[in-house]
Formats: sequence, structure tokens, C-alpha cells
Amino acid sequence: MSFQFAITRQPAESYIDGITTANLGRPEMPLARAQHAAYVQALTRAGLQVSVLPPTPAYPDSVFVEDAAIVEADFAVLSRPGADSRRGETTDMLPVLAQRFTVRYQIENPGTLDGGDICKVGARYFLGVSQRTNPAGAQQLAGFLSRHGFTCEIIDIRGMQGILHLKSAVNSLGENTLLLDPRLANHPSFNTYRKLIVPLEEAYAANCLRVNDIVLVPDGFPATLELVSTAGFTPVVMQVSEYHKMDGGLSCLSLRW
Ligand code: CIR
Repeated sequence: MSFQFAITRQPAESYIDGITTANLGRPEMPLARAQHAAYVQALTRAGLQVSVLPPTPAYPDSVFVEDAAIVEADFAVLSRPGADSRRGETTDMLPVLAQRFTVRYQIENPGTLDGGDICKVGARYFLGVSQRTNPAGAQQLAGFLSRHGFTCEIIDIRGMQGILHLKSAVNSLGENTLLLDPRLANHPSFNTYRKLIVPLEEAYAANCLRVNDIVLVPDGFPATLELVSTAGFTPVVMQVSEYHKMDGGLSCLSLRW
């Protein structure tokens, strides 16, 4: 899991108007900005060259750039976000990808797809079908990925209350290891991996982010921190309270390749 580049986008003033189910209160913008800057710094320290895009006030959730695309070293796929208020985020992402990737694909109507539903584990991709990503969107992406030699498997999470995206509940830490929300831990597709299962009360922390030699872990989840470090990884604790308030986690804040 070695990355060289990342794209992030600063939160706009309108961020407080984004979509949320978290019930954790309104984000405080100065703190959100400081947490974002610290996140960029952590990626930079991990060895990535990080592009920081300016805020796009028309799209309150646009700080969650992960949802607007899927990127690999040699190609990119522009998504088609499932939430109406987020659909236009790809208009701003298209020129950003065009500067960096010559091979590009795009999810088309009737497909919808949020990058948060797309979980890469080695040469395999798990594609979440969720309230945001529909079967048509997942099938389109599977077609693009298979052209590049990846195998794909669909994981349907539509029946799972409280899990927004697949990567809200499962993330690859590398070394054949998955970090899992207990509600997804017994899914047969994950049986061949080493599983680190976070306690249900720390479900938010299933979204940790492996970047090169470190694993970013959200602050305030001690059991997950212990789990990750005992398993032999090097955790770096990040403050992301203002993103948790809007249902966003560590992976959502960047595109990495
Ligand atoms: C949304 O509901 O779309 C945003 N408030 C949160 C998106 C989080 N993104 C992600 O998990 N990849």
C-alpha cells in the first residue's frame, strides 16, 4: 500500500450545511480547517505529494473528495455521487483528474457511485452497493477495473442500518489485514483475510487509513488504537471530530495513488 500522491480539498464555509445523520452537533469551522491542515501534514509526512484544492462553496460535502473519483496510478474513474446535493462535485473534479491522468472513465446515468463504497484490497476491489452506490454504478466500475486486471466483488450493504458507505465498515490495512465493523465481520467475502474487528461502540474507527508506513487512526477510539498497534502497525492519531460530525472519516478526505 504505497502511495505517492494525494488530492484533498479544503472545507468551504458551507460545510456546516452538508448531509449528516451523526447527531454530534454543528461543525466548528476554525477547528475543521485546523484538522484538515493537520491531515494534509500527516499525508505529507507519510511521503505523499499532496494537492490541496480550494473550497467549493456550492458543494458543502466537497471536502470529502474520496467520493468523487476512484484513482489508480495509471487511470482514474470519475464517479456519479448518489446524493443529489453532491452530484455536481464531479464537475470540479474532472479538470483536476484531466491534469493528472490520461486514461479516464466516467460513471454514467443510471449508475450512481460514491468512492467511499469502493474498497481496494491488493488486486481485488470490493464494491459496496449502498444507499449511494447502485448496482448499475457498481457494474460500470467493475467493467472499468477488470480492463486493468482487477477482480471485483459486490458487497450489498443496503440492509445495514447506520453504515453509510462500505468503507465506513471495512478498510484494508495491508499485509492481508482488514479492519472491520463487527456488523460486517462475518461476511463470507472477508474470510480469507486476517481480521481486526473494532468494538461496536467504536464502529466509526473502522475507517482507519493506511498510508505507506503508518495507519491514521481517529482520536478517541482507544480499543481500535490498541488493536492496530498490537497487530504490528504504526498508528498516528488524528483529530477528525469536525468530520465525524458530518459522517466523514479519514479515508473520505483524500484520493490517493
Ligand atoms: C455525505 O453524507 O455524503 C457526507 N456528509 C459524508 C461523506 C463521507 N464520505 C465517505 O465516507 N467516503
